[in-house]
Amino acid sequence: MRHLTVPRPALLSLATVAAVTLGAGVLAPIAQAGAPAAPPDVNPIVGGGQAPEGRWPMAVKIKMTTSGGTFGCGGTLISPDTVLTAQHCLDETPSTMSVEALIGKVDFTKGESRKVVTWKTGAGPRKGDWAVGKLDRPSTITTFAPLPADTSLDRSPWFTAIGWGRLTEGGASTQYLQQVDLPLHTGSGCLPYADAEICASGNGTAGKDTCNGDSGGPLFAKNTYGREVQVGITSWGVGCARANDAGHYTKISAYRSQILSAIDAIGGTRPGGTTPTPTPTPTPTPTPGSNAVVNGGFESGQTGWTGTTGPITNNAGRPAHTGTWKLWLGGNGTTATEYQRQTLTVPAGGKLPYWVAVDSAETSGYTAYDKATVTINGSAVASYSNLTKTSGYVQKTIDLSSYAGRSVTLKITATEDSSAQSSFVFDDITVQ
Ligand SMILES: [Ca+2]
Ligand SMILES: [Ca+2]
Repeated sequence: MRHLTVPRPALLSLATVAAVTLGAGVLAPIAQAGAPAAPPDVNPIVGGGQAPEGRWPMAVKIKMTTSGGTFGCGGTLISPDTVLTAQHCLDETPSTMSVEALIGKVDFTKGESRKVVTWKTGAGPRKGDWAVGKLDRPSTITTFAPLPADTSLDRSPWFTAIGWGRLTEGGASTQYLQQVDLPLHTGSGCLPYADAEICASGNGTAGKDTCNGDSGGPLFAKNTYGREVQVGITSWGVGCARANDAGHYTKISAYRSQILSAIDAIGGTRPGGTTPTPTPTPTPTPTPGSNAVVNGGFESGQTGWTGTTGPITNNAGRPAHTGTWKLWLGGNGTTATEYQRQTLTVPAGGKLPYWVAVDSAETSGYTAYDKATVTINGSAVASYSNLTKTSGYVQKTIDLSSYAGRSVTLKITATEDSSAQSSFVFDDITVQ
């Protein structure tokens, strides 16, 4: 496995065929007796680079402590209280292994710490190398790795893998998250496992791969909207970054229903489920019948709204504030303008409360590359950008008293530049 955790019997059996598990590479010696010497390689993850802070908020470093020591794997946050990793990382029981999740930071030692209190796994490498773990309390992070709805991305030409694993075969792992783009493997070596695995790289060129300690981490593919979907889980490989040996990744689409059932079994939240609010926020006193916005929670899809195709969505890539549907503007990472609008009559109360969450892969501290505005009759009443990221949903209330009794058009628009996504997610929009 791309990831050798503890040299356990199951892993040693793989070692006999010179396979190296990539899983927990922090302290574990790689059981690769008889394996040929690794080619020299000085590049990170192998062959990638350090990830920008904030690029992968759903990245999770998994630390497993057993009587044999502490070992590391990768993983992802797939809902507020559930992480996804590899079976061979969590192949002991909670009674013999304690597991910590460090979430969301390039330097994993600065990540948000949670205890993984219970977990459930698939059958293991080559036949279900997946595991889901339940956190002791929900993360405050609200960007999750979306799981694929179908098999359409399994043979993408390019993937992106991330991890804190070894920078070279047999080398040291890293404290800082690495990312690498990997091509689909084009050889026949993966055919025996094609039902269970996606294979990447190893197309005759050495140098780019995942490696020990990356196990359990994600393999992403971009969908047609440019959004990254987690199609794989780093599982195993023969050595790392060798010219003709692919990296093997658990094919999530093949195990999706098992994974969802396992999440239910451990009491976790399924991807796309309701997000608990990290800190209790007083709910505005409902005033039945007074909300002038039709379908302000978006649970009825496009009903009441007019605009560009796509932003009103139940895509699990971003949580809703309530329910599963929300207005997700942006998130493309390519040049785009998206909007939705609705004409309504402002009641006497003259208030526009709504919930908004802003996240961005932009790292600039001073340039607003991607922007969103809320307008009333074309006048901006609120503006957001990659400079105004939020930690999850925040509530904002706009004073519309000067429009009381009038018919107005409420419009929310977002524009993105050509790279680095920003997402502006709105939900529970009311005019009272
Ligand atoms: Ca909603
Ligand atoms: Ca951008």
